[in-house]
Amino acid sequence: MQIIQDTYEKLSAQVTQRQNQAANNPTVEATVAQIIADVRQNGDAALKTYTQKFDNVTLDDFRVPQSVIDEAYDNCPKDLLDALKLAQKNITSYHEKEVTYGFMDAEQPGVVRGQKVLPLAAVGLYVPGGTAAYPSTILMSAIPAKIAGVAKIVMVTPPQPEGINPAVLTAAKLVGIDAIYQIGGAQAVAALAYGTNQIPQVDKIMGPGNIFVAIAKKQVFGQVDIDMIAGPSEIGIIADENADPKKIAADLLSQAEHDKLARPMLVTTSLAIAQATSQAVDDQLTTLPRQEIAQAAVDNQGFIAVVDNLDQAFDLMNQIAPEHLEIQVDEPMTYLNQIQNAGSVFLGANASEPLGDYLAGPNHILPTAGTARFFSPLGVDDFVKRIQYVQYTKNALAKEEKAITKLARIEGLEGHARAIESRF
Ligand code: HSO
Ligand code: ZN
Repeated sequence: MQIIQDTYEKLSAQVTQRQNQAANNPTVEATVAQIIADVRQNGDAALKTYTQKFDNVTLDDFRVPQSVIDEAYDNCPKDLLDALKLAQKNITSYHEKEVTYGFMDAEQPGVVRGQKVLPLAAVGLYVPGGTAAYPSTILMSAIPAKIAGVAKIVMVTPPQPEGINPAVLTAAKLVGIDAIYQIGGAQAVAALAYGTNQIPQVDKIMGPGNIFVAIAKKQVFGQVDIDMIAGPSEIGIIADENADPKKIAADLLSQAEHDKLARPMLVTTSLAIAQATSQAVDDQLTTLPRQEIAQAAVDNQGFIAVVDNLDQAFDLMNQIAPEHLEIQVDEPMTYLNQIQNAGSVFLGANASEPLGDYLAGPNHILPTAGTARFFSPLGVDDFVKRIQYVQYTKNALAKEEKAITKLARIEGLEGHARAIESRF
């Protein structure tokens, strides 16, 4: 793995340069727009055509029968089901603490002001096909939605030659997904956004997917809400001279194996740790089943930066705003205040990133590509909306009449002013 040792200013400039590599894809944009328009107009017939074309199967009924889901669940090995249930328990107890409530105030005589927090009515979850269909991601998206009170959660996933992954079906049943449809790609996103005879229209579309899915989600945004558009996984590790290079390397590779564009990054105060980690990455890569993917990520996106002190390390990481940030230093908790930008933070030698991917309870759907500067991890808040309300007595309104009509007339809105005056 590439080791860079330079002045802080030069490291910082390099980081900025790496950050600004966003891609546009006009051809895919146009194809996706056409698919969406077709599904809007032709509904299930269009879904059938695209499923034939892209997934090579002819389906008239897209819904996965309950018997198939039940069978997968019943045949799920006990140790896997237990692991899913433990994850479910921890994700639930963590996200229950995120719930926010409405309020009603009566601070001024005759005035009531309030706000209600309500769940979205229906949410659609996109689950990619093949090996990227992660049961853990189903837990991470559906559990906060359930806690928010979302009444209907449906799932779409592209049909698979050997049938949908039974672990996906099991996770879906465990968290109470209401219906699963075998459709994928931009056509699935379009169906969820506009509804067809078979596919219910939802208020929000969630979940990762390929470029067609990501662009489709962008294009239907506004018609429905979407979650953030996730980029390739990232892990940033801050390590001091006492950290263990083998653990650092293993954690870097845990994210590198996700994607050839994943970004494994180490910032350390110790050149010895940098060198030992680079060696350990090479050693560990030789036996990793997803070596090819991880190697590409390490070669193209990975780096180890050596800095003078931990303050510089934190400054650099705050600039990168990594999806995952591991703090492998002595007394890690004392550095919490120095972290400004990161999706999910793992403190100390035992908090290995996959702990968070699967089991600790915090969400693993996180802002990437520097967007942790302004985005947050997925949570209960993402599945609620707020409604505000006011009630005034006539006397309370009379007290405000002058101010309101003044503001209305300064904006040239006589009708607004008269609406208030009509009360008196
Ligand atoms: N690390 C991924 C989530 C995941 N890992 C799912 C394993 N399964 C998010 O960046
Ligand atoms: Zn992961």
